[in-house]
Amino acid sequence: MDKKELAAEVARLKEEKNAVILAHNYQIGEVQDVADYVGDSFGLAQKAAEVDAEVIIFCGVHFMAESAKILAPEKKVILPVKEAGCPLADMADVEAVRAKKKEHPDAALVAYVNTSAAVKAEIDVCCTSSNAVKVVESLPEEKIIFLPDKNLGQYIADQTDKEIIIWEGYCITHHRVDLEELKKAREAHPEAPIAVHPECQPEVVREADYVGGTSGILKFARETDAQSIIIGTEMGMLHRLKKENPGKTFYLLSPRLICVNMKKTTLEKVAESLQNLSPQIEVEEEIAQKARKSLERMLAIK
Ligand code: CIZ
Repeated sequence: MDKKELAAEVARLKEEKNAVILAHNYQIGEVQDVADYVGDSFGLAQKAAEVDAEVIIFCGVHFMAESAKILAPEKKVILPVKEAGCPLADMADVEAVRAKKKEHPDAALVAYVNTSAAVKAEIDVCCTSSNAVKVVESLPEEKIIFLPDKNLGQYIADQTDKEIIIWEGYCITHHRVDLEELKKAREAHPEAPIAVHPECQPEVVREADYVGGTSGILKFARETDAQSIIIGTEMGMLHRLKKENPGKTFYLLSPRLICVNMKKTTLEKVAESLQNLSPQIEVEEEIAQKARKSLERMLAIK
């Protein structure tokens, strides 16, 4: 089957199985193009809860599909590639989180959504890259343990007077980008503002013109008068940015901004997972209940 036939087969199977396809902004173009919704992990988890379908094909990585299952427990949530994980999420486990909590009993625990359901069950509230500062500011505690991304943690610490105890994790994709690359990109395209993800290293973040998660970067690209923009986040974003802004030019800040886990999902895998309705994501009920509270508490913060 060629790609066009495969996309048609995906559309047919979707109908037959009463499924919707949700794809993360970092997925490959051909997967984004067959999706019903493309967005960030939190937007997609909200969509999962809202949509009227029995089956969710979640094209992203494991923790994202888990969040979707937690917010939409009655639906079948399928992650087309079981091995699509998140090394950042794996950098915080339950034992270490409990130990940190014991060390700082007066601190609130805030976790980036890039964590397992089991870790979400241990914390006070979740956040995304776009609402992290707001979530921290909304808490009564003056001391915050932030996990698992140290770069996002430092970004928060730079924006708040609260004491932030920063976990030692990082996104292996965004952490690779260095200041030299940023300087070179600026020299090559002096007219283009630089928009980066807060998972990049602090020296990169501090030199950027805009800092935000994928939904923030999409908004910035849409609203800026600049006709060319340098993008400092995973390369999958270029597909959507170009599609939604046909008149603008986008440059990737570094060729190393590629997440191998996000690239595991192909159109063939999407078709296969729809056909077999597997691999399914399950979250143990007790963990799901506690993790749901952390996600819902974030949602309630205006
Ligand atoms: O939460 C997400 O979707 C991630 C991993 C990045 C972002 O900023 O959207």
